[in-house]
Amino acid sequence: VALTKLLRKAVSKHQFRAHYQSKHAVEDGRLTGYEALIRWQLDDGVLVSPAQFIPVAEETGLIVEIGRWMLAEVCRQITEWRRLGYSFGRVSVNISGRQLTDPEFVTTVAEIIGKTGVDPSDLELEITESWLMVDPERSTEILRALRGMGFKLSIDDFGIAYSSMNYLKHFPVDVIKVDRSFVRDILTDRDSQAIVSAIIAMGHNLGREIVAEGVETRGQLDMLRSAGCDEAQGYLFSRPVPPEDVERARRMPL
Ligand code: G
Ligand code: G
Ligand code: MN
Ligand code: NA
Repeated sequence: VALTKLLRKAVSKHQFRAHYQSKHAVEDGRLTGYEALIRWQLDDGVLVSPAQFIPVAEETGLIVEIGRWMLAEVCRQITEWRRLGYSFGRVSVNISGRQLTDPEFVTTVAEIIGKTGVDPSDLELEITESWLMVDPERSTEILRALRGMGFKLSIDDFGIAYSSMNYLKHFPVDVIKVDRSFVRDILTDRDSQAIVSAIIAMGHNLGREIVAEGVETRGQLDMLRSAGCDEAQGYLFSRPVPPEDVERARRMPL
């Protein structure tokens, strides 16, 4: 309850920031883009983890406003990075299912794009598999509308929500992000390794790109390479960092 009150004020008090975690080609490690991750800093400097406040924001509906802020902030940042001549690939933003089912969502997104002049194909919207599966028919419609606007789309945390293969075929997404629980165990657990290999093979057959999340070791990366995974993200390359750190790195051409 206390958290909800603080959260209500946080948008107007400018307490949110976007941090960015790099994504890389598995083949040669080159930068392919970033995932934007929200951060909330209280007045006293304390950081509240999104793992704590996103669920509360979803329950209270505050995620609609917070998500709108986040998307606008990332678009602002992309415009600035373009102006400065940095190359940064595609930037992905997490969209909660609660935002997606907001009837105003598509309009809101169109407005932000119109105001900032960002090319939608510079952005990727990440939606968790579990949200897509709540109402797959409706999800498919919304995804189709967003994709029609030019956004790249990905299924986040894939593998833990038991989508049927049939839905995977119909969800109009470009990218599948393998949940980091499988990547964590990929060297020690045969089942995890089998699941990751199967997701990669199936995803490629359906024309999707595969991104592995939570890659922490060279060994995991090597295993993913031999399984044919396209991209990887994780502490092996970088933690999520503030935009200043991205800029330091991007002054060098890709
Ligand atoms: O670093 P990490 O602690 O950033 O994120 C924890 C969780 O919060 C992850 O599940 C992540 O997807 C989610 N998350 C981070 N940023 C956002 C955001 O901007 N919107 C939504 N809906 N979820 C986010
Ligand atoms: O749910 P989503 O995939 O959007 O979550 C991203 C979350 O994963 C963030 O909390 C981010 O900080 C975290 N994360 C990113 N890379 C790694 C990693 O290599 N290891 C672990 N344990 N967490 C990671
Ligand atoms: Mn994500
Ligand atoms: Na994820």
